[in-house]
Amino acid sequence: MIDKIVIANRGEIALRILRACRELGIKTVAVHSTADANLKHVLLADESVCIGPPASGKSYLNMPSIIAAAELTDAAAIHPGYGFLSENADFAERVEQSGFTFIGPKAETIRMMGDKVSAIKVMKQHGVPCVPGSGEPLGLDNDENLKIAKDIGYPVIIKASGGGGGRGMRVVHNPAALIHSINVTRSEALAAFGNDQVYMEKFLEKPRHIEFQILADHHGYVIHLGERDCSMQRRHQKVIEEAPAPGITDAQRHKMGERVVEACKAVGYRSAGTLEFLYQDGEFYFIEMNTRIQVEHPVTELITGIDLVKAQLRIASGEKLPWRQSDIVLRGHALECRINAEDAKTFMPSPGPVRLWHAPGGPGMRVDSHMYSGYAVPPHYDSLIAKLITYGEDRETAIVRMRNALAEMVVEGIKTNAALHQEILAHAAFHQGGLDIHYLERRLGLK
Ligand code: MV4
Repeated sequence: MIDKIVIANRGEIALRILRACRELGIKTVAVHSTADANLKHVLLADESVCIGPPASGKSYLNMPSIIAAAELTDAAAIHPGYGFLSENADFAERVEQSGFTFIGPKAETIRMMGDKVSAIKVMKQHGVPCVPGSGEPLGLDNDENLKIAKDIGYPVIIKASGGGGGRGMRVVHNPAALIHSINVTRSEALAAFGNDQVYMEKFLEKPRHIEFQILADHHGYVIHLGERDCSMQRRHQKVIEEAPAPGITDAQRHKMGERVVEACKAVGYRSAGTLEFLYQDGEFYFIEMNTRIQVEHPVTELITGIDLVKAQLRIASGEKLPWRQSDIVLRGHALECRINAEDAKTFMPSPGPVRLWHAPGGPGMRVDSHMYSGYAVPPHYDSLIAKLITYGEDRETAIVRMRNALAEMVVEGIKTNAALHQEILAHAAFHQGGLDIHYLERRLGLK
């Protein structure tokens, strides 16, 4: 087993990783910016190293500083968490070239999945259903592009191959708008990602966002842990996630699970990963693969009983997966509400000192948070301050536990979006389940 790791992240996920290390007897090194010296995981870590000023670009994105911290502390591996450098193939490569283990997939896999055209190509080749589309980067021949769009059928969506997560996309409703949209998406993509490749897909108007979790070891074993529904979102920021996805049958799960597992085996995937799908009219369409641990991983942990971060650490240490697919049993239902330091109505960030924090508790309640009374939320980073995760034998039990948890939670000194969650959970449409990705923005627009 790896004996010591650098946690190259901050906030709740850094604390989550530290807790997994404590269970496995792995020593921890926290790296932090000058704004984060009082983060809970920094105070708890075996060692800590300040890696730069508050701006992420000079600290949590500063590759030489992070690798130097690993050298200085004689750590064996680096866990990147989510965001920051977690899906940066160059970082993974530099970590490995410096003699450390990158806790995640191989750099070449991260690079392949970071390029959306190559990710789609490889998934399609190995039997994963994808959105009807160009399948290739668009060329510069306008007539050819008009023909591709005509064959797909309008509306179409133009996406940047270097984008993902909602960045660099444009919907096109008719041929008159196509060429201009391609050109604009292309130049925005070049400016944002240094890559002007774009591709085209059929635009799905009312899909759900459903993603499959997989685990893969270094010995060719791959399993899936079912799916999550992440459709409740605003401006590409997920608000509530749940597992399993309402209405997905065992047969559908089994079929998609088999396909994602075979494809991940074929590409030599390893560590934890997520395949994102759009789901509409009973069909799944692959759109992207995330090569990191995700914010919403706890809902999968609660319905499978598997600790995904511990699994990542064991896999990185070279252990074989201790589970076969038949060992994975989904039981009950889990929900996650992301609590942000922001105004529940305007969504404006609300950093500052937390005067008082009482976490909710009780049966079926998990809180992943780095908050403590007296902690000051810095203005420099994203506003996630806690994840409330509830479990129940069925979805209604998980929902009622979440409503009670939100009512029980006390955060004073800063604003939070708890009232937004309460409003969503009170609505009959949410209780029915299966809402599409535009539901929340539609509802917020009506008010
Ligand atoms: C789409 C789509 C409709 N049709 N692709 C946005 C984030 C990125 N991961 C892919 N996205 C979308 N791709 C086709 N062919 C609609 C979206 C989309 C979306 C997807 C998932 C979650 C939230 C979303 C919000 C707006 C648009």
